[in-house]
Amino acid sequence: MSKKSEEKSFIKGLGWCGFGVGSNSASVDVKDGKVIRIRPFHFDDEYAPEDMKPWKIKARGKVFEPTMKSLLPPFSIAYKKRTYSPNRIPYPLKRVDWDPNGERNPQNRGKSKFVRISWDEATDLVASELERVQKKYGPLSVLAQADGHGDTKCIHGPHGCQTKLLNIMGGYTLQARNPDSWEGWYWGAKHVWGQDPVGQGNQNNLWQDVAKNTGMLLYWGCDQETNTWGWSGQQASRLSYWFTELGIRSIYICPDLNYAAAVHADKWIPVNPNTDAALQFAIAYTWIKEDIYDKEYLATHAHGFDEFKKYVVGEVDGIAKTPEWAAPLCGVPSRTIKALAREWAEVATTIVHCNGGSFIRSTYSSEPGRLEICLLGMQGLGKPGRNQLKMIEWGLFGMDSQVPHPRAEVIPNASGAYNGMFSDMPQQFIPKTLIPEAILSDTQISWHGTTLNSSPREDQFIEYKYPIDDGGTEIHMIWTDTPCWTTCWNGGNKMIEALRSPKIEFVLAQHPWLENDCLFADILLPINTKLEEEDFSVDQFSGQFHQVFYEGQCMEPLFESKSDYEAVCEVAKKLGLYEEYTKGKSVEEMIQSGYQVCGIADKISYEEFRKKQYYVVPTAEGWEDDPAGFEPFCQDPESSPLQTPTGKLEYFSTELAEYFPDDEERKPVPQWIPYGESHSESLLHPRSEKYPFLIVSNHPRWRVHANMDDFTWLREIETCKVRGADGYMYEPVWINPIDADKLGIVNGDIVKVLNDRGMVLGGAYVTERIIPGTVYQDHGARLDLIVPGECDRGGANNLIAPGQIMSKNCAGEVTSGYLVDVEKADINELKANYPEAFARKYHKDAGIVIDSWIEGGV
Ligand SMILES: Nc1nc2c(c(=O)[nH]1)N[C@H]1C(S)=C(S)[C@@H](COP(=O)(O)OP(=O)(O)OC[C@H]3O[C@@H](n4cnc5c(=O)[nH]c(N)nc54)[C@H](O)[C@@H]3O)O[C@H]1N2
Ligand SMILES: Nc1nc2c(c(=O)[nH]1)N[C@H]1C(S)=C(S)[C@@H](COP(=O)(O)OP(=O)(O)OC[C@H]3O[C@@H](n4cnc5c(=O)[nH]c(N)nc54)[C@H](O)[C@@H]3O)O[C@H]1N2
Ligand SMILES: [Mo]
Repeated sequence: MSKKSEEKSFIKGLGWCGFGVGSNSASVDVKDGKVIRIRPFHFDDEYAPEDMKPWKIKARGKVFEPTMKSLLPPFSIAYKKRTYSPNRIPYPLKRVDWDPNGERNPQNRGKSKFVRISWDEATDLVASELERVQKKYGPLSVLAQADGHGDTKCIHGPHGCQTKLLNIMGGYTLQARNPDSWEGWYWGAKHVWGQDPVGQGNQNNLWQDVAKNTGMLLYWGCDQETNTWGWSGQQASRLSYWFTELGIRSIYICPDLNYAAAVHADKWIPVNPNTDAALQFAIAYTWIKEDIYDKEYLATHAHGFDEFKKYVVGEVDGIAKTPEWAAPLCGVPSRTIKALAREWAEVATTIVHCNGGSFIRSTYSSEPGRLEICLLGMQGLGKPGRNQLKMIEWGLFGMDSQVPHPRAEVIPNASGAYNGMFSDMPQQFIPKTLIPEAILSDTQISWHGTTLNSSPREDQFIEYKYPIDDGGTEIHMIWTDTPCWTTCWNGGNKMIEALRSPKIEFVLAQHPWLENDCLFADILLPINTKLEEEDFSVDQFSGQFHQVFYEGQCMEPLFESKSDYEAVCEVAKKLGLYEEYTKGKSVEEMIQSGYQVCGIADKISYEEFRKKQYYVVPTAEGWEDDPAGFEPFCQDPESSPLQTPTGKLEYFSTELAEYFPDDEERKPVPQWIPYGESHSESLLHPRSEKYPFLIVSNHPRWRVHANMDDFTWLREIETCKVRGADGYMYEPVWINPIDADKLGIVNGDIVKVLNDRGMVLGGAYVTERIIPGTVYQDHGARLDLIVPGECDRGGANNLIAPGQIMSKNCAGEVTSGYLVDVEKADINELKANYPEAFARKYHKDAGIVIDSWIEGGV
């Protein structure tokens, strides 16, 4: 008689920051070995609310406090669709025409199919290739792409497991992750207000400060209804409603009426993409001209304000940065600029961001990044209600914010690394933004800074090279566990060229899903999702409670998949390095170490932790009295100086003047730079005659970057995918009716988005939620290549983003706010020209499926 099926429930910290940090707690219900549902978790299941000491913010007669259940984003609730995705790599695969003993056919990467092999064969091949390449060229010839967001796994990955093995084997070359989220803050704002190690401002106790003191919130390139879904859950949504209830005005400055603006905005001020600097200068000009800025504050808190003022009023270049000057550049009428400037000077104003919006990742982003700090300083940064508030990553990296409201009693610190936070930097590295150039170049390349966001400001002045002078070597093998470069970074088509270079003899990818850069691999190892593994994780971002979880294994791994860690273990075995790699530790022992290092060992015994499966960190006493944001600096800049060389807000950067005196693209004083030596991506540049639109490429509302583009439940939503006349689900391209009319485009049409770097297709979403002259398509769509390196059906617009770094001395990415043209596509013509690509099998909802890539199908 069969056993009666029983439901079991597990706790998982679901989120996408990776490395076991940043998750939101979920209950996972399992029946007969299958995950049947994922639902919010109730904090008070095992703990009495009194023990958790929930925080409470009281302001203007109202109260804000955490809910007793987790505020899961839709991605978490739907996550079983990712585990059971039809695109899972089922077993190890080898590219059909890659023969390590004969022809390697690098030119066919992205074109040729794969064939099934066993784990034994795959790991034999990997081990012998590793040994061969290292022997022939030296250990540094292996590039590890080991950063990236992803499943919040801790012990099992999701990234970097291979680096430990490569270290044992003598070293490797690291793909150093550029500051991505924070380019403009990192390369710009840091030179005004210090703020090491990460990009943005001090967040301590700001929720309370805003609730009590702020009159106006400027959501400047901020969509907290979308961007918190990837990281923190729904707390920001509640908070935004509460701020409105308190009578605080909410102004949204962005080219698109984004999802938060649509529900929270008292006013939407549309701005042309990446022209914020013009608007910012005009605000500064209005304040100076009308004498409505905080001169007393600047006298004691600023360095070099006079130099800045000279530039603003036109004493340097003869151009006064008036609202009338700015209006045609940024698209905001001069009267609106003046009204905004005056209101800002009158009421306590805080600027709100998630991470800054995509103008912080565009050409010359250092300028709007640092201008924002200049503006905040002119109205007394750190005075009550005047700060910069973040809506995500609350408590990230032990910034003194921990959580903006309650200071946690203990700071969980999961074991494992975070991208951009390497503790043992290898000898040779290449900034992620420069990988294609490094591979394609025949000569040594150089840049400034390690580009890791954990590096201090001074590191930006150091010159680095690839290959290094002393014992350097070019890379000849790539081992990636983050195969989405092409749809996530700058100049993806150039990366495709690099991936097909004959210099690269072997590409190894380990990944759960067959997509994006996996198509360019020679060997693919199948990886599982966190529901299939036993692990440990920490929630630091939800803005509810800090939590530590023991995560039970919900189900058996699907097909032949293994975790990232186990996959590397299999390779280590073949190399005879298994014991050394695992240090003889079992997963159980590693979970125990995680418990030990995360700071809860004196709060709860290991046995109890395992029994309850989670620990909620109680809110610390006295958090309400902690100073808010820049309050200490504001009150006494001498005893609480900034981390800049002068300890003050540097309107004139002393170090940029010293180290880069000739850099026209990042001068000591912020500038308006529409185009320059490095870039021509501006409507003011003649190139715009051919490519008359600016494209905005936000973080995807219905994905987290490259993750989850095949969630069938979400793809039904009209802003998630547009079903074309051919039945294919295209990535939406928002276009204003005025532009659509001119181009003869109607809602639902298949359109081409193109420039001199290539073309991607999309589905027209005709809407007034985007300004004329600008089109918007989210980033991270799955590649569905028509011609590798040229055109793509999936809508992965990073393929046509500029390949160059942000500016001469800033090795950041440019992934939004660049020139494109838009045309209505003739699908019959495309089908006739590219029969193979258009004949690929696709799931009616989940998009392109892997059957088309595996010889004989799955
Ligand atoms: N156009 C445009 N581009 C941008 C930006 C933008 O604003 N606009 N923003 C930039 C920013 S801020 C960021 S952070 C980056 C994000 O870029 P990434 O961090 O590179 O992107 P992700 O898709 O989150 O994750 C990387 C890869 O890890 C995989 N992965 C997930 N879980 C696991 C796992 O457990 N094991 C393995 N082996 N792999 C796993 C994912 O499927 C994906 O292929 O994009 C940048 N690119
Ligand atoms: N759903 C979801 N959530 C995520 C992520 C995800 O991929 N998906 N990624 C996570 C990561 S790694 C990060 S770094 C954060 C990113 O957080 P952010 O940097 O805040 O997010 P973005 O989507 O780049 O941009 C936010 C808003 O900026 C506006 N904007 C775009 N261009 C411009 C411009 O030129 N000027 C102005 N003023 N506004 C502009 C748009 O309205 C857009 O909605 O989100 C995190 N959360
Ligand atoms: Mo990011």
